[in-house]
Amino acid sequence: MEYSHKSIEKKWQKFWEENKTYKTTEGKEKKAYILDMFPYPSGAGLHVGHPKGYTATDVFSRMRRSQGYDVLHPIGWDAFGLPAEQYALKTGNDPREFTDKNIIIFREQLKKLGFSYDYEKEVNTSNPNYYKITQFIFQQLYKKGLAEIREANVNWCEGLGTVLANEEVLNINGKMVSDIGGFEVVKKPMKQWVLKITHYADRLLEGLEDLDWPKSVKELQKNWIGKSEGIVIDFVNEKNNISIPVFTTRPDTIYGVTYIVLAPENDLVLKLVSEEQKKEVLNYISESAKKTDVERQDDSKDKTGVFLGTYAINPITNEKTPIYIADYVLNDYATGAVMAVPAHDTRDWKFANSLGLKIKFVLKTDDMSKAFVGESSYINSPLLNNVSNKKEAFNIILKELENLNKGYKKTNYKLRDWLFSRQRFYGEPFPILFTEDNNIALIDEEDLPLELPKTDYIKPSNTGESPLANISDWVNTTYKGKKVRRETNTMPQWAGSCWYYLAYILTKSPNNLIDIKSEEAMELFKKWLPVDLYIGGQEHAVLHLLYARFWHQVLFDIGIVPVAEPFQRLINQGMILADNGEKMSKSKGNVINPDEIIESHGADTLRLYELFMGPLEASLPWSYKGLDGSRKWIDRVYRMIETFELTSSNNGNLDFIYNDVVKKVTNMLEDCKFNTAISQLMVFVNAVYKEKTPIYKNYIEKFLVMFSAFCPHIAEELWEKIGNKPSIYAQSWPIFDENKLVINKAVVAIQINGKLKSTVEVKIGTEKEVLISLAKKTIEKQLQGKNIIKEIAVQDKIVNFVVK
Ligand code: ANZ
Repeated sequence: MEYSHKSIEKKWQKFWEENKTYKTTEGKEKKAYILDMFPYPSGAGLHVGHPKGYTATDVFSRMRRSQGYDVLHPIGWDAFGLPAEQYALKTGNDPREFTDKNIIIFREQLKKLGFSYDYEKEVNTSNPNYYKITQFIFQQLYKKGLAEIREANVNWCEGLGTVLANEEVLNINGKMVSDIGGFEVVKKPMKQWVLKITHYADRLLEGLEDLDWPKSVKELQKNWIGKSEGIVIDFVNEKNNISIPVFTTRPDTIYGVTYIVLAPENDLVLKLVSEEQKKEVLNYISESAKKTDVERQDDSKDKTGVFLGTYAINPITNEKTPIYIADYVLNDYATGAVMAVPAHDTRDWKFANSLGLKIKFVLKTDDMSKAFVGESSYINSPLLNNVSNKKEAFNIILKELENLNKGYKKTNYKLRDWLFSRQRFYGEPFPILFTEDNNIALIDEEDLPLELPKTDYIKPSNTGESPLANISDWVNTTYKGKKVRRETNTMPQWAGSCWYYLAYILTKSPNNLIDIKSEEAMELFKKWLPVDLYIGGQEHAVLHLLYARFWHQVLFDIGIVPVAEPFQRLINQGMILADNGEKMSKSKGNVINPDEIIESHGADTLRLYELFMGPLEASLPWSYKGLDGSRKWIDRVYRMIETFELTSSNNGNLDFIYNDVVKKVTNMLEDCKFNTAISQLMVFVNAVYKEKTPIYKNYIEKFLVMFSAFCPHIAEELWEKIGNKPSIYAQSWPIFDENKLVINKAVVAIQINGKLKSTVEVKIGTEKEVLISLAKKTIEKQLQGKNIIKEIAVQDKIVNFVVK
């Protein structure tokens, strides 16, 4: 290896720290807020996957900074979390100490990678100064009626001893398991804080439109919100006139309804069931309670159900329709009842076939051996016989139902309110109190934060409550002279990450935040928001990004932030896989530690390699060969500076290539195409090596500025080596000269009797006469003794001599 990365990297890290090189500036006209998804400081330290996204934002930030922007590029810690809690429960130690230790390790590791973070802006979600504001925001949600305690059927995870949000539960082989740890999850009714994110469903959908986000992430959010426009139709029980509202998105298929299905838990079931069917029905209800939603909706399983022994009247056809219960209908979606059209819905088709029910086609199809779910012309549907499309048919049936007073338009959402309580110690305490008569009171803002109690031993409560429930003198206290009780649940880890991008803006020195509702805060928000570039993992596509957008929209509504959406541009970086393409994991023993790579190859090499291995968005396998290759190229750059003499006069030889590379690198970085931008830098270096010494210094300097975005340590070193004062970070980004990019040369073919003899390079537009005389000179020997009878010249293309 050509240079000692160890001493060089240490030297420049020290320089940057001492000179506060990366301090956020605020006086410029243009701004760029460039954000990483902040890490959870786990005990394992930084993973080799972290530097990929972090280097990408770092390169982008460095470019923006050199382009004359004020750049906000901060980092912090998503520091509340389960591992610290589990460690505390196991060892009896304080989770805060554990977290603080990990943060020190993480910060050291990041510093060793040479990122241009402004560490003065560091935040830690578990710091009381920080969660004071998390608690303040919760109070605003409460005041707006967006937070309440509700008895809810929650996802209870015995293994983790806590409730999980839907988003934290995975479906593995038809079973619900926790996202973290893979423990079994069951449904259980419990009193929980919920945040009414459903009130923002439409806003969360609409807001997506103008965001520069990956299509896939927008789709995931849209599907999660699951807006569905349909009609609630009243079917009426023939015996007792009880109305059975069903929700359908396909009222146009109403002539094909052959039965009605209720969810087993639907309140109407016991009112409707006949005496004869009661036993079987009750039996079925208790069986389906044992199943998870996931199992119930598993389309690979046979559909089951039981007849209620009664019928409903179809309001359009007046036909008698049998009523069933079946667990493929969910009680907490829409009305918990459906009109079944087996001919045109695959679930209904399966159910009708397993129970031998009638099937009636109302859309034309040649294949009646399965449900037809496409569009086609209507049949057996008197009101729709001449109708050509679904939308029109929808409206005709809607109108008819409205006239009959049997239906109305309704929009449903899959999105559920956000279960916001966790039975954990290590989270934000709720800033509320229960009074003696069990009312909820808010703790005054000036009494915030409500801190977690100091305790020397965190014990599991063993009752499903948080360990805080054990600390009775904290739970039972007095406030303003009244006896009160505290909430023992804490907030989920998502809370802190819902607003950390605002916290950086408010932070003057680590964890020292100004008041979020102050005028100064508003001015700063106006300056910095929205985040211009946000890079992080795809795993946060729904959870974090939806929650954060929701909080942000609420904060916008109450006038705390000046823009409606927090993250303008989003990119998901791909993963770094093990060399065999598997995911890196501790259990497989294939995890690569960035510290070791920094030691062996240097931080600059690691940075360059992770961005050069392929497009940022792609998940790609690690390769030591690739890593070595990156190092070799940095050595080549080092050698270039050592070998070539530099001069202040420009011979023009590198004009085209230099300007072309500057243009391409700049555009590619704008598009976050880091790997191809690096290739362009390589093209420039190759061109320099082909040149004879000396080389025009200005081009080399500007090359180093671009290079420094990727490899800041060695770039600083080389910048100094060629006689400049540090830091290269203060240099401006090169601007290319479009005039130098015009190709002004042409290669002209020289022929004798149409056969190519030679070529000559000329300036574009060279006169024909000049071309001919040049050509004559070039092939002088071959023309000797020949009789030229014709000279043909085409400007910029050919000269042909016809000879005898
Ligand atoms: C009749 C019909 C005919 C339907 C047809 C579909 C196709 P989305 O888009 O997800 O909202 N449905 C309604 N409530 C349900 C519940 N609680 N559990 C399970 N399924 C339910 O889907 C709406 C459709 O899902 C509704 O339209 C209803 O079936 C079913 F050819 O009604 B449809």
